Amino acid sequence: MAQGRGSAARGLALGGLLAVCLLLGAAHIAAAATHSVDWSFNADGWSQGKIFRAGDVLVFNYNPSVHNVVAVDAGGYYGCRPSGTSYSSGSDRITLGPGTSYFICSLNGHCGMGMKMVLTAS
Ligand SMILES: [Cu+2]
Repeated sequence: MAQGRGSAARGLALGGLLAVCLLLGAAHIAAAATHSVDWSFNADGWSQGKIFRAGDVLVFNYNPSVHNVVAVDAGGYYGCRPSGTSYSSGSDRITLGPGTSYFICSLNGHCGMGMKMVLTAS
């Protein structure tokens, strides 16, 4: 009987460990969110007030025949210079790094018309 209780205790311990692992896994999944971006002229307004974390994924949705997405630095954002990686699928998935990220549309003068976005991930 003593041995029976021992293995029951081991079973409970393993069950507890498994539960902790599942909770940690769920917390990890919850930490990496996917944000669907309506990539348009008010994208900067869209990002304001939202919380982003490094590892979150932005999905930029737009018509690729008239827009694109270019990941730029601060100078590119403020000066509308497309100096970084450019995306043009119309459904681009971009994983956020820590700190501030800047995106512009480099087509048809759209950046100058406000098609740009800045956000900060913690
Ligand atoms: Cu555009």
